[in-house]
Amino acid sequence: MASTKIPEQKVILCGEFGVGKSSLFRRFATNTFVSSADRSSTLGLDHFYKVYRVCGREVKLQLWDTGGMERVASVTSSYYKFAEAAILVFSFDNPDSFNILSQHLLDIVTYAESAKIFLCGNKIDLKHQMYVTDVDIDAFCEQCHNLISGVFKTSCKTGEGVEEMFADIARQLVSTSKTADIEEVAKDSFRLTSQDETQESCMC
Ligand SMILES: Nc1nc2c(ncn2[C@@H]2O[C@H](COP(=O)(O)OP(=O)(O)O)[C@@H](O)[C@H]2O)c(=O)[nH]1
Ligand SMILES: [Mg+2]
Repeated sequence: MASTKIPEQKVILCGEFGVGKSSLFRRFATNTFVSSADRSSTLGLDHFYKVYRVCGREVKLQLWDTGGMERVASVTSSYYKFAEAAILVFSFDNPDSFNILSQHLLDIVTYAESAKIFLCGNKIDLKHQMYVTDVDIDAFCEQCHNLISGVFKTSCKTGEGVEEMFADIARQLVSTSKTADIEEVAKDSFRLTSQDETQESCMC
């Protein structure tokens, strides 16, 4: 029996060291959290995929983590290559990680031209250290001329908002994916063919 290949979508995590990219990756992969004390323990993976079902259609989100390379060097262009989506991560307790987002955004639009870009404010559990406001976020989105396709607030520590974010990204990628377009075209051409056939049979 012919099997249909599930479309794969590369999703990359971008942002400063320490904002929680690897923690988002870990939540995605194993739904666990590692506190700072155990931080040296690593999954040893730089990408991991999960299948999402959106309106009866399956999509494979392949999430990529920088693996900490941003700490020692700039992230290489191959990391960005062929990404369908990029999650720009900052942490609410670190305004510098927010103020530097435009630099990361520039890398994304340079090396991953067709990627949909999402903004993720992480560490919302640190309720008394929220130094980035909704006004700041709105101003940033406006400044980027609506390049941002979605804004999410997450806590890797509690898990709040994390799965919702990935599910929403999967939904947005499916609704705009080339595969969806191709399937629509295929459906349309099938319709045309069957109409033609009907016409032909009428002509007989
Ligand atoms: N309180 C809190 N700490 C977090 C959260 N996410 C990550 N961390 C901690 O922040 C530090 C940096 O996280 P990490 O995922 O390594 O960041 P990365 O450098 O961007 O990959 C670690 O000590 C994590 O335990 C969160 O949502 N809340
Ligand atoms: Mg990391």
